[in-house]
Amino acid sequence: MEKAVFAFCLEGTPVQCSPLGNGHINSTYKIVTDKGNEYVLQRINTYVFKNPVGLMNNAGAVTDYIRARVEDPRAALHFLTTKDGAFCHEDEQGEFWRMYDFVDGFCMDAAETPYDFYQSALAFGNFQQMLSEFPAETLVETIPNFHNTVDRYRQFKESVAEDKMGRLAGVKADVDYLLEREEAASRLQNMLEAGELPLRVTHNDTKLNNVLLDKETRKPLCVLDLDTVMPGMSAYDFGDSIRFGAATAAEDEKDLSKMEMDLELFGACVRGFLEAATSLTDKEVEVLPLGAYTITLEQATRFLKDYLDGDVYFKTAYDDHNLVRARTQIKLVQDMEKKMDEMNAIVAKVAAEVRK
Ligand code: GN1
Ligand code: MG
Repeated sequence: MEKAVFAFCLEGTPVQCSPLGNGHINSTYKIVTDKGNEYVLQRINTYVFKNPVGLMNNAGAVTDYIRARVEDPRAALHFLTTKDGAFCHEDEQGEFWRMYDFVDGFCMDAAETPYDFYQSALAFGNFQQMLSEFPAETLVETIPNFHNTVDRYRQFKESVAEDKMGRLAGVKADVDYLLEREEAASRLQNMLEAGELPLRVTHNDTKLNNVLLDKETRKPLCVLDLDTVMPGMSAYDFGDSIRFGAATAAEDEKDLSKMEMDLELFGACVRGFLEAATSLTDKEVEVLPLGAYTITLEQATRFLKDYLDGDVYFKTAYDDHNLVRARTQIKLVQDMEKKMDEMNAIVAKVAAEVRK
């Protein structure tokens, strides 16, 4: 790690390094130098991201693009380059590292108020809006078919058939529940392929804790975790915000009775997203609730697949962590099914107010 730090052009000599954040994929550290400069160092998980150089070129290009158009330099992360002028450093073990300026803010794992959640929706809506003219064809797909739910189901069924760890017998009901919903989960992808929905430059990992907020104003500074910025569907960016942020319990809550989707938070998110992402088509707006539903099903299949595969993708803290996560997602899907009419009505009402 020390060598990685020294590969980048920083000011001062690094004197301190401590773990930072709680992402499921990369490892993150804060670096402080003798001059008081603060940086974030991250090791890119190359099991997940097979093309770290392409990924960092995406992230560098998108953040440079935003920084050139917005006054506040904190509106997008600032990635440092290495002494060789690259956005990432490959060490002797073949590990890839990146570094960016630390910005003093905070992230929330759960919204304390609907206003907080509204703010985060503005941040993700703005991000998409700012990139609405960005040349999407210059971006690499950092994970092919990342939010192609049809393909996620294909992969899920492969893991079910393989049952590598012999865990299938204990999760039959969960597997059946998800398989029964395959047709519904395929609708958005089919609409995309039929040309009914556009492909945009999207963030693709719009969890509330990927928004960095100003400590004083509690307003968003920028969005974090740009590993999956690539062409995608607006409904999924909105949907993943709902899946994580409008949920009444954590992604790994064991007491399923605590897991629901909060309609007030849902409404706050719709408002923020629609106020900021003004270039959405009417069809894109109409399918927002379906986006939330689909991405939650997708996430359930991803967690359950990883459980069946022996926990190789998501970081886990205990044996059946991925199963616990899959079940919270299934509970959320159940609740969304009950509330679908209300979700649709909220979108229609807010859209009528916001989109003039
Ligand atoms: C991962 O990196 P992190 O923890 O923000 C995952 C997301 C999942 C999320 C579930 C590259 O996000 O897709 O929705 O966990 N990122 C990747 O919490 O797979
Ligand atoms: Mg991520």
